[in-house]
Amino acid sequence: MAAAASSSAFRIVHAVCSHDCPDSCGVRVTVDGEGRAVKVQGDPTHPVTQGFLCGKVAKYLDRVYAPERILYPLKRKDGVAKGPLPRGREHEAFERVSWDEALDAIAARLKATAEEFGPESILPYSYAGTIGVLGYGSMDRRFFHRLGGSQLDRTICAEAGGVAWNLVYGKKFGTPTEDVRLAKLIVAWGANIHGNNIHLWPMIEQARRNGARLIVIDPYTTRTAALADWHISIRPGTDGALALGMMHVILREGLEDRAYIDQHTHGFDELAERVSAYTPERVAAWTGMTAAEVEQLARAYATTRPAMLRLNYGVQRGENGGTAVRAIAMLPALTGAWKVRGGGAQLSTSGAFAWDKKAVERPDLALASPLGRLARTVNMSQLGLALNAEEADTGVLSGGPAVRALFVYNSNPGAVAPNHNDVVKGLQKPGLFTVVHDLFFTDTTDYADYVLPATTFLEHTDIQGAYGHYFVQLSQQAIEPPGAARPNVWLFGQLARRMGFTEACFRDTPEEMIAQSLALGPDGFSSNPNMENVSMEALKREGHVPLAFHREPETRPFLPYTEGPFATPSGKIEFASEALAARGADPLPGFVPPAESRWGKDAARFPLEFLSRKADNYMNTTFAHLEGHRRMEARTRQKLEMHPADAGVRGIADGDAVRVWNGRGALQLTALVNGSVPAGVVAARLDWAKLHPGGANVNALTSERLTDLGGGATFYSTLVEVEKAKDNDGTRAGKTEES
Ligand SMILES: Nc1nc2c(c(=O)[nH]1)N[C@H]1C(S)=C(S)[C@@H](COP(=O)(O)OP(=O)(O)OC[C@H]3O[C@@H](n4cnc5c(=O)[nH]c(N)nc54)[C@H](O)[C@@H]3O)O[C@H]1N2
Ligand SMILES: Nc1nc2c(c(=O)[nH]1)N[C@H]1C(S)=C(S)[C@@H](COP(=O)(O)OP(=O)(O)OC[C@H]3O[C@@H](n4cnc5c(=O)[nH]c(N)nc54)[C@H](O)[C@@H]3O)O[C@H]1N2
Ligand code: SF4
Ligand SMILES: [Mo]
Repeated sequence: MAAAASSSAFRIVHAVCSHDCPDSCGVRVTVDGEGRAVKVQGDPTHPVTQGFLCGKVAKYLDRVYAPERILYPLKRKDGVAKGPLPRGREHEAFERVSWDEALDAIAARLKATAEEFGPESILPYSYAGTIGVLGYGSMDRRFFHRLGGSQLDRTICAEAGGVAWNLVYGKKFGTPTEDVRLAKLIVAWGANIHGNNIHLWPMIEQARRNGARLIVIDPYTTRTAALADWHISIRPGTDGALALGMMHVILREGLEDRAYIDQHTHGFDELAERVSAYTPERVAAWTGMTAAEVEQLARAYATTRPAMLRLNYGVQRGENGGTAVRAIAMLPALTGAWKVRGGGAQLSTSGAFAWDKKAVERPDLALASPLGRLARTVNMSQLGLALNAEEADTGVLSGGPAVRALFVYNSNPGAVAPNHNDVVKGLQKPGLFTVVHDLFFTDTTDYADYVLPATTFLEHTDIQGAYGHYFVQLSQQAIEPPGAARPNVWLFGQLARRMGFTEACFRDTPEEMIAQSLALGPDGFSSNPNMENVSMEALKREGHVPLAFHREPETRPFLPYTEGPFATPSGKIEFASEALAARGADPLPGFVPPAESRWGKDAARFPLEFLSRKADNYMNTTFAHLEGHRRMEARTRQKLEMHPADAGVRGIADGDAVRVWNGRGALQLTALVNGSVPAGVVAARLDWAKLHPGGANVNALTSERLTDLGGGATFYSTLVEVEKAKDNDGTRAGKTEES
């Protein structure tokens, strides 16, 4: 070995994990004298990161330096049909081209498409490959506004819950994560904390050392549920009923906080009348709990202080998930739990980060587009419908042109979008022009005309907030991008020039855009709400800077929703919503079981409720192709978790290959007959479709039906049937593509 570089040749760069995770960890990247990242570590000075990274990002250099990274722009070879390409040999379908050639060709095609079919026939498709402010949505938004491309309604993750929360509170604030350690009761409601939000766990542990109880409400026995004092294995899609039943008990027993209700809320009398019908007995029949358990939960919640709800995203992925989140969100307003530090609730803290979005995204550029207005909006949770819809479809296409060009970045819709078979059919539509900007060949690049190489968060600069804490962080570029990989901002700036867009904003540098997002004033400090203490100097020096209200957490703790007025129409926390009533909707929360559930009409044919959950060791489908991450996920990877009773009546034993199907599709998995799901419920995890034996993943079974609020995807309202696979050799579906 060559002599080790002297330690002075190493430098440490502060970056931020930009994956779609509430924790937004501060990351210290050690870079050697040759400019190579040799180590990533959690920032020990960050109060939420606390010096550690999750298992997936602790192995991040496996991703950064993966031999299969896409390093150059690629163009589909003439005559090679779109469709799944053999894993590891995807590059054979493409030829390497220069950036100039790729950008010129893409610009020419987009221009021609816009002229012939109207610019709205061009659909951007992006989600949260990166949640950095610039990487998530900045130059790309400018580009598509100026072009007149369709707008994308980014509903696939958090919209149902977000809309629900805002109906009640106006803005998304929540209990500070660090304060959870003060709670005496923590309810994790549809929240997989060990899998998806690991930096909350040390806070919960600390609270428990001080006597707190942890209750988990989740049909599935997550690791968090297994470690809880009480795990309520609720039936999928019945949380709304439970919340209403809890309110019933709280009011019946006089456990509400009248002073808080009088001062801060709107619509209490109507709510009280509504919940009178939700007796513990009725609620028990829906949820699978006993009436006594409903009462016990309500009393524990209302009489323990501080009581904290970690209301995460599981609940809102069902058909009635919006209303369910809305009802749950009302609980701390009924009991005044917000008043005590460590109490309250957290769904998302994102509402606290008031970036100057107008400056970053420039929606005004739409006026300069050929449309002269903002373009129509297409719901991303219905990509299959959108791609397959005919010209002037009045549903998903709002009467506009059919989709002729699709520009994918920050997303892998070939795997993550519901109704996979419909999506794939759409991606193969003759004449559709598809560009994908990603770091790896994915389920989606198999359908691309052009594949462009993107960067990891080590390779570009960005600024980031969080949806699980209150720190603004600067993510500094640590290393040079490999090959010709380029960040999103660069790509859309270059394309804009090729399209002939002359506005100066298309030449902004990332540093200028960061300054714009912060609305930096002449004194160097941000003029955004809650950011008056944030400056570039502070960010460079500290890496993370707390939002202004969170600067002195010990002496001036932040207690959300204790001082009105709030950002709702009434200025109060809304139990009843006139805004909903004006739209002809029920102003109060009520419970309607999902159509696709055990109460639905298809339950006779498809009697099992299917949870298409996330993998604990991937990030949606990111990391799913990396050997080391797949090994960590091996126990549940491509398994169908079943209750022994459901397996037994179907003659299925643990380890059997099974076929899972419904009216939309089928997939092959291996039965894992364990105690992780209750009878009547089965579960499997999200993975790349092309890494499954039959080329279909869990989304072959999910539907494009939307949630009751927010137009979100309904991944957790899915009915299926299961049978032992005909060619059952017990290993096929489990051990597949790997050696
Ligand atoms: N390791 C890892 N971390 C991640 C991700 C990942 O894929 N892997 N994804 C990231 C993203 S994009 C997000 S949005 C967050 C989401 O993180 P979470 O908010 O935790 O959301 P989910 O994992 O969708 O669902 C949480 C739990 O809800 C349960 N659940 C399903 N249906 C119901 C129901 O009807 N009622 C109740 N009470 N529970 C139900 C599921 O079994 C699951 O355990 O995690 C982020 N972090
Ligand atoms: N069945 C089922 N389906 C689901 C879910 C579920 O729980 N069950 N979860 C849903 C949820 S909550 C979400 S948020 C969505 C997530 O959907 P996506 O946001 O599409 O998530 P990923 O699968 O992680 O794909 C992100 C892609 O972006 C790429 N990428 C990363 N960084 C960059 C970058 O800087 N630039 C570019 N151009 N690309 C980059 C990654 O390599 C990766 O291929 O999936 C949804 N789909
Ligand atoms: S994925 Fe989440 S927990 Fe893991 S390093 Fe990134 S922000 Fe932290
Ligand atoms: Mo998500």
